[in-house]
Amino acid sequence: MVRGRLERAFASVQPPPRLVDWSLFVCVSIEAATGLLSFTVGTPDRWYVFWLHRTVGLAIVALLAFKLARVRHRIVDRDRWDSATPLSVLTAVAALGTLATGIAWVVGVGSEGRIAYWTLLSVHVGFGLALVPLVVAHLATRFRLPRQTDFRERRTALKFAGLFVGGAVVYRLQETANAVLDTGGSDRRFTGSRPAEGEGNDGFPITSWVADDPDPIDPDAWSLAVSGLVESPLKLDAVEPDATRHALLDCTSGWYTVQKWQGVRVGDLLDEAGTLENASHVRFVSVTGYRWTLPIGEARNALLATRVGGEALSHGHGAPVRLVAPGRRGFQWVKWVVRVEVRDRTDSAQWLVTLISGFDS
Ligand SMILES: Nc1nc2c(c(=O)[nH]1)N[C@H]1C(S)=C(S)[C@@H](COP(=O)(O)O)O[C@H]1N2
Ligand SMILES: [Mo]
Repeated sequence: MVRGRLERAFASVQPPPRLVDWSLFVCVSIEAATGLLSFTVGTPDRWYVFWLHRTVGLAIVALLAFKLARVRHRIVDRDRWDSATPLSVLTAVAALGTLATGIAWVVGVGSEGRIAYWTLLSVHVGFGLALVPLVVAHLATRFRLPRQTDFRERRTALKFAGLFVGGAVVYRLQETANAVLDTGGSDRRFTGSRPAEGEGNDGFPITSWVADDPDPIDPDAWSLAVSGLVESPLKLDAVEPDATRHALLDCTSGWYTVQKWQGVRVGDLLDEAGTLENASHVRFVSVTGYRWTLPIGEARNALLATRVGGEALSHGHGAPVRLVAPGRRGFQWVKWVVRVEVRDRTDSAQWLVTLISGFDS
């Protein structure tokens, strides 16, 4: 009785199956795009990237529920497996893993929000990256284009509107509930990152990409080159910290810290070297090859820091000198800087270089 009523209620809110599949594909694409894009957002003016990611994510929860309810017999019943079923199951597992870790991260489950070494957010990113090719392959084996009849009903549009409004409302309620229950999900930035409390080197985690792990740098053997589109290239054996900046480092693995950084203004170095007319960008290169490029105006305002929280920068945090780029996400704050290159263009290869940096050494 109850079950029959539930099933009827479910059927009445369920969009046509082909549209569910198609919407899942569109939503997963939006999630991949906004998820990757969110890595470049460091200032609140682009908050909507995160908002969209969360709202569409919650819509996927509903769409996936419809979908799994529809195909469950094909999965549970081993006799109905075909050659494409294992891929479908794998896709479902990746989708559920992505959603579960994403939701757990937002809600603030677990005191540290970590699974072993990784933050839940990093695991979420891992699942998400695995999901994209799986969905594409799954589509290739199962996809049927939506038909015109799928769109004909006005109620279908309403169901979809309901899905997304529902997603936004649930997200808003969750924020309120988090604040009231104080789950640890409430003190985060708009990026979802949580505070690392403490001052100086021990106040925040050391975070490096994959294989970027150089030996400690001997300050006597170290030098900083300022080169490229400059009148007179510089080679500095040491930098004297004469500028201070309180800046927020927000890592894409989900933590942030506000520290007092001391070092030299990049603008001062550039003035000393004298930039040429076509200089428009500045590239910061690590001893490991890891690098990032900023537009010159922004770069001038950045700091090459030797100190944090009143202490000399530790090796793990990038000694002798690391970039402090206010408003940028943590991965752009290059550590162990050895070269400052003035250029006339940005550097699109940097995306790849940061990922593979360290593997070649
Ligand atoms: N050379 C180099 N710089 C790097 C990284 C790296 O792997 N190699 N990791 C980046 C990342 S992902 C972050 S969040 C910050 C972290 O700085 P921290 O280790 O001092 O906390 O450094 C950035 N700078
Ligand atoms: Mo990071």
